Amino acid sequence: MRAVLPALLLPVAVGCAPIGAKTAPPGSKIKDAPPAAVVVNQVGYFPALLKLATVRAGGSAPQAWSLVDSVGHEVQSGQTVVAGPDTLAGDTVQIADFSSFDREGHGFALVVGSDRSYPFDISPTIYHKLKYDALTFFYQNRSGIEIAMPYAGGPQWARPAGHLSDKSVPCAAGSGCSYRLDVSGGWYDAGDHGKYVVTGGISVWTLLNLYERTKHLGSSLADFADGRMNIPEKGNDVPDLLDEVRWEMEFLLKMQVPDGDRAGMVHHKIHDKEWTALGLAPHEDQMPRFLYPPSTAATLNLAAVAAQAARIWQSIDAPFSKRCLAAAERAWQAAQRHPAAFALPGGVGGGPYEDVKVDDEFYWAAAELFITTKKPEYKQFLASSPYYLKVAPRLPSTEGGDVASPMTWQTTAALGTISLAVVPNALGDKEIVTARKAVTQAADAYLQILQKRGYRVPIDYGQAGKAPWGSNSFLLNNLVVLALANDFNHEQRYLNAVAAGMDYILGRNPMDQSYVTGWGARPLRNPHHRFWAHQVNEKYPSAPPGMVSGGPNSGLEDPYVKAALGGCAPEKCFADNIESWATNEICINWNAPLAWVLAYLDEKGTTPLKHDQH
Ligand code: 9MR
Repeated sequence: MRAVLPALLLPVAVGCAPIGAKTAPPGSKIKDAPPAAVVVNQVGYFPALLKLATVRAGGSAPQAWSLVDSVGHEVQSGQTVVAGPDTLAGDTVQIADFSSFDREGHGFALVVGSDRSYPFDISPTIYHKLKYDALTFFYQNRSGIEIAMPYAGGPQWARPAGHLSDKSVPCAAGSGCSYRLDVSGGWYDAGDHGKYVVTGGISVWTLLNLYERTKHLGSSLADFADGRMNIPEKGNDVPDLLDEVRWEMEFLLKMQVPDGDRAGMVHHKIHDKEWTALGLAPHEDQMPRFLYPPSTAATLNLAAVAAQAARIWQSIDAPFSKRCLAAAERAWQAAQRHPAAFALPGGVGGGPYEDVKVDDEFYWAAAELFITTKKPEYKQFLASSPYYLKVAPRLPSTEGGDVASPMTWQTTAALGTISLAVVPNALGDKEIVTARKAVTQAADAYLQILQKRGYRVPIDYGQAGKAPWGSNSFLLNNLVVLALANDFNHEQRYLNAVAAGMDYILGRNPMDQSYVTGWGARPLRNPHHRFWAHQVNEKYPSAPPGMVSGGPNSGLEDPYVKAALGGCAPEKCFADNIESWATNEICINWNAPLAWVLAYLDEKGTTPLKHDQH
């Protein structure tokens, strides 16, 4: 029965929080209301999936909760489950599970005693627009092309082409070469203007895997067809998602060493000589830029994604497909000749993206090359690799210890096994079943973690308990694995865990923070970015909607959080401030899994199932 809530239960301090899930554009002048004690996914929930709110309250007694609609009518009620202390979050929590409520609507809130959550929707289409916002990250960060209306999404984000001088970039001193290369185009990595092959590689892989997964296992490929994304290439008869990825792929191909004894290897990165200041549009950057030495890791990244691209473009653009395959095989052979050309830590003006262990990159590249070519030499290589058909559920953390996550720019073996599990290939049915089991086992590990975490989120940070740099992206990659486990097993507990993980990204977290710009009552506003630098200089715009922050990072490497956040619980080591490059940057290899997971959930949200045990 519907009951009107007593006035006492109505919001106490929602301040100037906007009503409705979608908020005003990001901007530093806007003051958000404080975090609530009841935290929810501020964008929304699916009618047919798990719906959890986390109540940040001590005490061992369950409490009554009320789900209220936009006019304060109670539409459902229940008792919380006491979940206890969550040390990674630094909160003692209870859980309100309102999954059985399956009616659609706007402006719901979850009320416990005198505490009230920020508003959220319940609808199968909560992520339909957001998934395109997440994908627009890549157009917005294109180098070497004017960012123009209507594709920019608003005139404030339009800007002249950046770094046209990348058409002729010299080798850095001491890098063992003396030529110049045209390495124009591609996507900027992050808040800086560097372009790095290893983040380019995993980002291209993730977006192409989104395409391949949707094609072979999904039902929403039409959402990425020509004309569906707001990019200049719409109308060219090629799926827009592929057009966007090709912008980066063309750049990666240009990073290959043309001739000489390192021919076929790939330069690790190109970036500014020194770090530039915030408040700088790409076309304003006057800093000299250099090519840094080729590395085995970068070479194998190109081998992997060019092989992946070759099979996808085969029926779309045969000459491009051929060019990609030739580059991939050339890179593979060059990596065999130079298996220990390591990118090392250190340097200025750009990220190091160091990697001194590349057997995982070898495995990944062999997997993509085998799927595309069926050649026995790649199959043999795969079969003798320690990573063969495995997905390790944990990887080393940048902050010490390990993190429950399968893949990063530095640890890439899982990418190979996932491709073998997703894309039809000549390995044999038994082997493909084994690959799928490996994905499922990793997903099972994340399900177990979700059950143990008070917040019900599928990630932990091992013995050391330290959130790594870009922790949100580690969680998003776990959601990719959970989503694939759902594809392979059709068990809704996996799908529910994907939804629960996305809840964390969009507000059901210890900061009551939507980590995505433009979405949620407390959206991300001030990511670290040289052009979206409104917070330091009003001449520049704030970030467009759909950009995910790297999020909590126990390392506190930047001076801003070092001064502000000493002693923080891992998932509270975060500041939504442009100065915090260690907790609040944006990055291509973070928005790529965001787009992947949103696209997945959007597909599933429109084919509703019943919720089950979680
Ligand atoms: O994401 C990278 C993280 O894994 C590393 O620990 C960190 C320090 O080397 O660098 C991160 O990458 C940054 C890169 O170095 C420069 N461009 C911005 C990237 C995101 O913060």
